[in-house]
Amino acid sequence: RSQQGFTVFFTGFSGSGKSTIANALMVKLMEMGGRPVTLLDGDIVRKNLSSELGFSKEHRDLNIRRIGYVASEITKNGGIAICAPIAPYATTRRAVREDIEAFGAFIEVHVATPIEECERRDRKGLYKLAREGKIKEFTGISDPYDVPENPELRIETEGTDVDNCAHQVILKLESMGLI
Ligand code: GGZ
Repeated sequence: RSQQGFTVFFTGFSGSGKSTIANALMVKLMEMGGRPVTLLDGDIVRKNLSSELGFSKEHRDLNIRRIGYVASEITKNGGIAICAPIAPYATTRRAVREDIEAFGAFIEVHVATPIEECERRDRKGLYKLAREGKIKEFTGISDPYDVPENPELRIETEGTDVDNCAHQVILKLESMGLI
């Protein structure tokens, strides 16, 4: 049944490449035509849907549950949702998976860029601020990240370009009979 809705849920550190890969995946899926594709990117959701939230466990969980709810509605209606938050807690990712699997498929993609590499790149200068203690509860520095144990796909980004990373997701979706 190729008309089933599904959610691709990226998880990984800040600066791991989630947003970039998610955007490239969105373009590829849109080019294929057919179902509408909705991107729920971490910082866009934070601006529009979760602007009052911070980064405590409680607030992160609330943020992820909101993303999961929107993705489940899209999935229910036969669409494609692409989510790209950090989503550091395994139990919360599990809860979102269960919500979505009631309506369609859930594909967890771990963008497995090591924290050392994210910090070395430090595209937005946030790791420096976290090291200086100017940003508290920073994932991977002063806050936890539960490494996904059984994701549908794990992407090692080092030495792999964005197009190749997005293509790995496409191949997984094809092998699952979703596209
Ligand atoms: C982690 C933080 C923090 C803290 C601000 N910890 O690279 P970015 O900037 O654009 O991605 C990060 C984003 C994380 O928001 P999420 O909604 O994805 O997080 S969660 O899933 O845990 O709810 C980073 C920025 O916000 N940022 N403070 N303390 N990332």
